[in-house]
Amino acid sequence: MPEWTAPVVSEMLGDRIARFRAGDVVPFPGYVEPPRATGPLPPHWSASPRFARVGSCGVARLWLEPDIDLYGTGMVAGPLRRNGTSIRLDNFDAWGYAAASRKLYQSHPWVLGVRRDGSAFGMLFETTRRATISLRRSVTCIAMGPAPAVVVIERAHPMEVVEALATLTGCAPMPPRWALGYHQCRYSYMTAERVLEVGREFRARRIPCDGLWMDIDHMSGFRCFTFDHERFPDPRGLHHALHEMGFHAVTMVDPGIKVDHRYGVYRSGRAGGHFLRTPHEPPGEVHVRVWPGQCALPDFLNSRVREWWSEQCRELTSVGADGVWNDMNEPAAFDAGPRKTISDDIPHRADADLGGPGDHGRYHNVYGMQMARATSEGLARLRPNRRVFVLTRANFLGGQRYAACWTGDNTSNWSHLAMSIPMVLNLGLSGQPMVGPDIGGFSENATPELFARWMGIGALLPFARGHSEKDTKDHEPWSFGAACEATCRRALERRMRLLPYLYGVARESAMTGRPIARPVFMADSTDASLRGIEDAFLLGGDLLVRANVSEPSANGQGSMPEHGRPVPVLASWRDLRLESEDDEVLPRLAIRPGAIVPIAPIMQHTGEHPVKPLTLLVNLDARHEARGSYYEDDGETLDFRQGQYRLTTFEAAGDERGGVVVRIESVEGTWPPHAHLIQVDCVNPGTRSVRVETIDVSGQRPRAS
Ligand code: NBV
Repeated sequence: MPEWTAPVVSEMLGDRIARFRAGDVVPFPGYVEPPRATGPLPPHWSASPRFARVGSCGVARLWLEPDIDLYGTGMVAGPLRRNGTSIRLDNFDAWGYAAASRKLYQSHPWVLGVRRDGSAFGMLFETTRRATISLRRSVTCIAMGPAPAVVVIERAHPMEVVEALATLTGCAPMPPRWALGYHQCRYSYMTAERVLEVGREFRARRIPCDGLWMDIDHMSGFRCFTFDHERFPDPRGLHHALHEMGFHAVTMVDPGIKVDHRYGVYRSGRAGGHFLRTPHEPPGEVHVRVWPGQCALPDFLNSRVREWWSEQCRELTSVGADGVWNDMNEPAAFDAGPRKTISDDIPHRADADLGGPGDHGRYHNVYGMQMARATSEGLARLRPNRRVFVLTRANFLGGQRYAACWTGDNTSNWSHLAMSIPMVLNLGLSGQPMVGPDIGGFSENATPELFARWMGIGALLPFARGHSEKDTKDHEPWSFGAACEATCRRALERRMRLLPYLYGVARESAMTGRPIARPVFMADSTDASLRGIEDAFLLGGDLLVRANVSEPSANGQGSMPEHGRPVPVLASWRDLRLESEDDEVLPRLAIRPGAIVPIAPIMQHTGEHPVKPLTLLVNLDARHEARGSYYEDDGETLDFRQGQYRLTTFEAAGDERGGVVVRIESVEGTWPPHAHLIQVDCVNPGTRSVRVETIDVSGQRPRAS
């Protein structure tokens, strides 16, 4: 019997994780480390794959029991629940994509299945090749190459499956705190003066903002790692001025390096032999047309090349850039036909641990991830004790270790607004927690209604950045009139108020792999009615966000109830109001029974720290108890790894007289306590007029308020 027709249980990877293979085992760059065998299969094992070969394609197929809801597959357009869909894993410059598009910028050969009883399993297909995954009665992965080995993870709850995925593919690192603020981008702010003007406008209008982004036009003739001499004459001065105003700055670099013998980056890349070379005669560099004209492409699969690239990042860090944005790294090419990329026969000198030398067909889907890796390693090396922030367009399963991502070139319409929630959720279920859409939509012009609604939702997603394409109208929060501006301000003030909580959720994610934004079914995986909800999501474990994503009809009313539809099973979650004035456009928030959520006063950016005063929102559960924590550190260094943080865990209990007592249950870490007073705001009705005890964290003395 040929090897590929018989599934081989090759290894056990710990409790209830098994790897099946058809014989072709290749290194898998998505892994943190290669899987290791630890024991025999569980006796009740049901999900075992079948392997086959059809022409030059390898097939792995798992037949499913009926009634399994399927999710994951990374960056996908369309619905949250993936049953009945089929997608292509083929990193693609997907400008103008729509709900029906089958291939986007990233590849995640990973499917999460949730059974009726709430138990769950994950299926990871070990292939970097172009592939199709179809999710029907069976989950089938057809790869253009050897049949992929399959790792199956079996767990009692979908969250445990996602955590187990993180043990294989890693967690996103702890972001710098500023990365969790709001970011403003545009293709492009054309001059340094315009960047500063936008910054000043945010501060003058008191609209919170942390990051200002420089798209491709800051460069001199689109030469990466340069600034245009006339329009950006003093990059260091620009960064200094932005920092003085409390902003951080992110600059773009593409993989395409202009073929120009007077350009240092091209010269050194060529001298070092770092660019891709053609497989044909005469031998030479591969040149493709991108923004700068003819470009050479670094071979990011090779560690020497990544080191060289890392060193180029010095041009950005030396002027004070805080983060780097990698675009066009599928890699996209203008002169390459409908696939918009380089040909499959181009050789890569890939490192042995990535699989060794191989052609682009084998490595296409990981090219962007290795570019993000080179950029992230560069920033880490150049600024050893600072947290790294990289945003990448192309990526692959496991790439959350190197970079955050956005959902690419979306369009300013209601369908894209609606899609931005399930896209973020499925990426979170596939290991990438730090993600968000271009708020307002990239292509075309938003309307005031769409922009305001999008800002309300986007401000509650993990990565919040407004961005817009060249030749569109201005898309800053004040560009759509006073009413829209007021909603944007409230939306971003909300984000700032929630920052202490959000920062804690980001830390939880960095430690466990749990997504920051989670599908509602994570609150109760046994309730089948929650499985398809995509206009609501959980922000961490304690907050529910209900959004209205439908276009208002002519009479101004949406087709859905105001603030989104009710989510009955989470009815025990209590509505939460953060604003004194209700804004009908913003999503509605609810807090989990038994939760304590730390919030801040309104801030203009995340650098306003320490938070004074910190408010604990307490929602006592049916047993009149609640619990929660507050995580603090310096927000930008790696000192937290040496214990320089402070995790304060609070517990609250209702007393017999109807009062609420909040106590510090534990304090972890050596970060010095700040003497900020903690206020307690109990959201349970009936406790409004009772005595609430608050606590001075520095002395841990209960104080009456
Ligand atoms: O660098 C320009 C744009 C960028 O703004 C966008 O976010 C990327 O997805 N980039 C694509 C290239 C051109 C898009 C038309």
